Amino acid sequence: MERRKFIKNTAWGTLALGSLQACADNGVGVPVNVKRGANVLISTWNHGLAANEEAWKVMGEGKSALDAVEAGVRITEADPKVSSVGYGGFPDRDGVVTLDACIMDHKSNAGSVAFLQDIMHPVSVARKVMEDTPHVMLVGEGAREFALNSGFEAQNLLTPEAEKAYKKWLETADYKPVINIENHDTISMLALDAEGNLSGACTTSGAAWKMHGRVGDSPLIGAGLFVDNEVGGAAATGLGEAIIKTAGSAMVVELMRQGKSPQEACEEIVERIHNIYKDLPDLEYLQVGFIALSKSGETGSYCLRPGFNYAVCNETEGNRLIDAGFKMQ
Ligand code: SD4
Repeated sequence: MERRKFIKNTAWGTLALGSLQACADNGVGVPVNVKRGANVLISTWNHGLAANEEAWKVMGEGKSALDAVEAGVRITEADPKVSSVGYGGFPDRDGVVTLDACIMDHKSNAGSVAFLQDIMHPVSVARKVMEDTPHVMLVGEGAREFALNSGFEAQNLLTPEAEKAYKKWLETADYKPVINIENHDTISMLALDAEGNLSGACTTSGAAWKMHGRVGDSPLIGAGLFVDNEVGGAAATGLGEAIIKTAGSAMVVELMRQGKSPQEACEEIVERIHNIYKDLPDLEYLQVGFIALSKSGETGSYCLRPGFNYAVCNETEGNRLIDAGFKMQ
């Protein structure tokens, strides 16, 4: 969206503008500095732009960061053209679309679903798990049953396009999780609202052609997403196995707690993952990317290889796509 129009479209945008600090020029990987009290969104990949737009609208209505992240990523979940999230997501090697998602709020409440089938909005089921059950995580058939009992409708999530891609893959049935090329890109979103509260959400169909039953980092609190309202939030995309093994998002937040900026924290976790994988053959197809948002509204992002981008939205600069800095070619 064009910046002026974007600001005009938000009821409170003009008011908020007056109270903001100037933002740093945001080139590749350079953090944005916004005074506390301003709304800020950061989302993974280019589908983050549309997700941010919706989330921004929701925060403009005075709703919370939690409402914003849920509403934002639902846009991506419902988009049949996004072959890596929700409806239209590529299936596993058995031809079944299975979804992973989680959500976390500023009070450290968390909800999650994994290996969920037939439900278009796993993030909303995750929120229900958070709000309506004593648990954090439901998986598989139990998660599906819970969703149906909570009023969600079952539907076929395998679009004709995804089925066609699956049939093509079946011709060789050769599995190598080549991130960015397979185009299995999770949407993760972090939001800071006008109250100074942070929330995050993460939702994905996971690695295309994965083993039936495989769960990645995305629904795991601390791996795909972590929010600590005293410090900041972080979220991940890329090869889930590498992110799980390093407790990726929780580690980014902990590094921020120890004084690192969101940018420095993202760089350090990518460095650690690189050190683990650098002598392994898996490095060949490894990609990981992180986004982070501090309590003061500063953003950061970093990835292993070029190709990862993310969308940042704030009052002064609107909604923009930024190429993340990277460690290696
Ligand atoms: C997973 N992290 O299931 C997800 C996939 C992803 O960019 O984010 N790809 O491993």
